[in-house]
Amino acid sequence: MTKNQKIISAVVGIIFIGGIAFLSLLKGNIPKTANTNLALEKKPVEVQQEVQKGKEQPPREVSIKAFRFGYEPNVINATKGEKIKINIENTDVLHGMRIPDLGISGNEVLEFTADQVGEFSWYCTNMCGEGHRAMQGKLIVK
Ligand SMILES: [Cu+2]
Repeated sequence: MTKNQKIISAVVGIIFIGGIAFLSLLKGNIPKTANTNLALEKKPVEVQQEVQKGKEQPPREVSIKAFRFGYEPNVINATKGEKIKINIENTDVLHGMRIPDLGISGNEVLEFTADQVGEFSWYCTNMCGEGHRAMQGKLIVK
């Protein structure tokens, strides 16, 4: 080997090693790029879940007329896990509804989740006259 040939092979060697080092740096960056993409893909899923949660939230609204001395309708059918909002329309005096087995009561609105299967009687909340004790209805959860 001449002196020039040695210099050339040294330069070629440096370029070769430099190239490998450069390529491995690029490789090191690839997973980072992939992670960024994953993070971008995650967001829409989270947003979707929030939208679904939002959709689940509004309860089923049931309107019930309360009068001396009864309710119309006096039976509510529900599915276990269902959220229910009962709007009580007191047509003469203040009645309301209480469901002692579920520990809930209200004069105008009753909002709850029907999380127990069974039949639950409800009664009038406010003393409204002679027939007060006869005022009742039934929530049936299946
Ligand atoms: Cu009453």
